[in-house]
Amino acid sequence: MASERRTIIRTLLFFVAALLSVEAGFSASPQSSASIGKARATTPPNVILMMADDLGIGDVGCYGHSEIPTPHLDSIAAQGVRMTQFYSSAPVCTPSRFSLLTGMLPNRSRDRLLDALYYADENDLKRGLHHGEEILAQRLKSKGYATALIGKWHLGHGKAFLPIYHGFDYFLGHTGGAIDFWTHRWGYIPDWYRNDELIEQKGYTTDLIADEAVSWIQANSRKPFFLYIPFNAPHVARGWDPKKKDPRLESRVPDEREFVTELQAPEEAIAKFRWIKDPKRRVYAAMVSRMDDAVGRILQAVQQSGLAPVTLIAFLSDNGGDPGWGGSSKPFRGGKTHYWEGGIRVPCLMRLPGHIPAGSISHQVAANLDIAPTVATLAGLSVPAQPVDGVDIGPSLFQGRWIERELFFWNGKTAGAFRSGRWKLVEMPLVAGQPAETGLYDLETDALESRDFASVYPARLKELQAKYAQVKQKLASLPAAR
Ligand SMILES: [Ca+2]
Repeated sequence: MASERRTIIRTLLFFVAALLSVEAGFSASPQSSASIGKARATTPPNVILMMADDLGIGDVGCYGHSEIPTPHLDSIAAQGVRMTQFYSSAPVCTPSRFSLLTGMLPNRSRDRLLDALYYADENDLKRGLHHGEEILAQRLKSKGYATALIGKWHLGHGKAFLPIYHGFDYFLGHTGGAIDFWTHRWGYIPDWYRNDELIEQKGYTTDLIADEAVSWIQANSRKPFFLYIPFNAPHVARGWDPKKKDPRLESRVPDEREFVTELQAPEEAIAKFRWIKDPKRRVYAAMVSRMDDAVGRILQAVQQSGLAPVTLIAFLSDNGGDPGWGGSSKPFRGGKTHYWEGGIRVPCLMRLPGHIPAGSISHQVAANLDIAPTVATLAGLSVPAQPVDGVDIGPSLFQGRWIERELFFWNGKTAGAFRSGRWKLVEMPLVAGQPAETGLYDLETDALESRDFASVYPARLKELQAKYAQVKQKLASLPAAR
């Protein structure tokens, strides 16, 4: 009873905050902004941040793609906002996750986390997120939030880098880039943790993540919480044939081909897509569908706990789809690992009743870098001590105000991109294995990046090149950890 009463009081307080916020949409006076901040500070919402792994924008129903039904993801859009120009700061896992949680470009990370950490690489066992690189969980924890990570971490392998040392009260999941969905091992390495202990669980990873998230929500409904749910689906699995010897016993790093690399889903989920001829695509569709079911179960738990009015639900992907493993970023050019739109423009859906108008579509240019500052502001936190590349996009989401953004992407070598307004500079090899070339694309008239305007608008190209080079230079001069 007491917990129900507390939930009702929080709900009422939040509605008051929401009303103040709606009113502020019609009045831009500093006083009303301050009162929103104050109201939000006293009634911080819960935050459930869900993320898919390698889910392209071309495989989400509400983005206009019907092959794989995603009714639960679509429901977030129907009750909130669907963002059409939302980017990941990097087209692969680790740097994308660094940005999401810190609000910083991955180029700022102490260990220069610009590529996916690899569990078999001895050097990568010493690399990851370091103390002093503050993440959203730590910030929210300081504000009294309960925090949990259920799913994939990929910001450092093994015990030294576990999420429980970085502001998460609770962790269930894995640290490596890709695990077997049934054995929960990264290849031959056990990689399924509860807090700091390796555990054995039976079941399909996506289902285990949903089970745990539902229980955690039910057990933590009495105070504000931050629940980060990075699904490992629909990323390809990296398993190991149990009949084969563990290569660590022979002190050797196995060849890529020695792993069991395959898409994995329960048989009954695959059966729903038996009409898809391509076997990879069929299993991939089942993985996406199973993840959508998991999202549905999580949304239901929020609803049944009476928390829906006081909970920000966000769903995004860490990078674009991998066409080599069944994924699609259609209609955009390229996919995972590319700086074409298909690699970095990702699905992003958010729901916050009373703040985000239901069924809205936002063309605001934004990035995963913006999630931490936006959530921090909602929770009433001040600007952090560390540099932040993201911005609070609350005014755009809640009041429809356009925020001018320039977005920078760079892998630290010879590939990257720079977006300024409608224009995008892309530094990418046009043919795999060839040196990178620089092109200029007009996303307003040609979002598919089919025409290079570099020779048509040389002055514009020069302007973007200069800005891109300037940021590169600044980031390259930052001290690295080692
Ligand atoms: Ca990924």
